[in-house]
Amino acid sequence: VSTPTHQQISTSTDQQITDLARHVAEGLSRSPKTLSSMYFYDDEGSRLFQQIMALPEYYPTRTEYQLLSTHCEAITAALRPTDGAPFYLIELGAGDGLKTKILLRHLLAAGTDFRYVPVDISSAALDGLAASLREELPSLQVEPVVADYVAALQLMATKPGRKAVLFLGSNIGNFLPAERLVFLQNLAQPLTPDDRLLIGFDLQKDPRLIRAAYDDAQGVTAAFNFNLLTRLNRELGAEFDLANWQHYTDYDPLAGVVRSFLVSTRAQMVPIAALKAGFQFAAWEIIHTENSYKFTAPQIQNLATDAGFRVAEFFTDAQDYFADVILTP
Ligand code: AVJ
Repeated sequence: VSTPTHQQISTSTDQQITDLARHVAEGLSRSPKTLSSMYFYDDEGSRLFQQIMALPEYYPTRTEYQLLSTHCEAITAALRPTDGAPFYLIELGAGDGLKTKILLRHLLAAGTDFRYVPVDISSAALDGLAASLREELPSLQVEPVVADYVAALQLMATKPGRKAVLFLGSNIGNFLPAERLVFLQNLAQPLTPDDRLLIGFDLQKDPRLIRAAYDDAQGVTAAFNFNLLTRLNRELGAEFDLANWQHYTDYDPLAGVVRSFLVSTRAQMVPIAALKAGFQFAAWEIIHTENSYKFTAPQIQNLATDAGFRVAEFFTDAQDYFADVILTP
């Protein structure tokens, strides 16, 4: 067990539970019922997501790892200030940092002057990352921060000087199109034309391949989805009986999105103590728990332009499964 070394700039644990309670009260009162995929990532959810990344069906992580390895030289050159000025390398949703370590190793070997600021909502994931970096890259200067994206954007505005921001893994795919644009516009705010942004986008491809990545044979993705209900049981005193729920996911090639659901397999009423309320589910009613958008190159180009960025470089893997794109304000 490693000692926690991170800074916590998000709200207190009590406040977080209140925020979760408010979110659930609102989301389960809607039609269709909806919960944000942000709440997947408690410590257990982050651990399950690490298992997902190693699944044979889940191609994005492996592909982006390959891509970053292949284009490491060009990508680090594009991220680094050309005049050699020191900079902050800020990563949103750093997780276990497996892919980022490729870039970190390369930057250190080149004698680059930078500090790494990994940001994540899971303190366990972040402490694990910090411990592995102390071991593997002892000369790296690291400032881990536990925060959600909103708090991370506020933090960025307080960091003086040059910045390179990493947003890998197609995390951007979780936003709805309108939210995605606002998020990028907010991200552009604290950046100057000397700063860089690297975003990973999962590309549209064979729909069966995409679908399989979210419905693996071992059921790890199902467990990841169910963990949201386990979290509500624990943190809000909800009484979801997992035996009455199914994981269902499908890729819609028209909209370019994988949608994930929890399906109520019977009519049931679920009490939630913290909300002093019960929620009625009809047989086969769904809770929509995640969107994972897949992109085309023109969509990425338009998104960048609409948000006030210019596409400086566009890297893809040999199969065109994934893109890592360097943007500049
Ligand atoms: C972490 C958002 C990139 O959408 O592919 C994986 C999360 N959900 N399997 C994705 C996820 C189900 C993942 N991201």
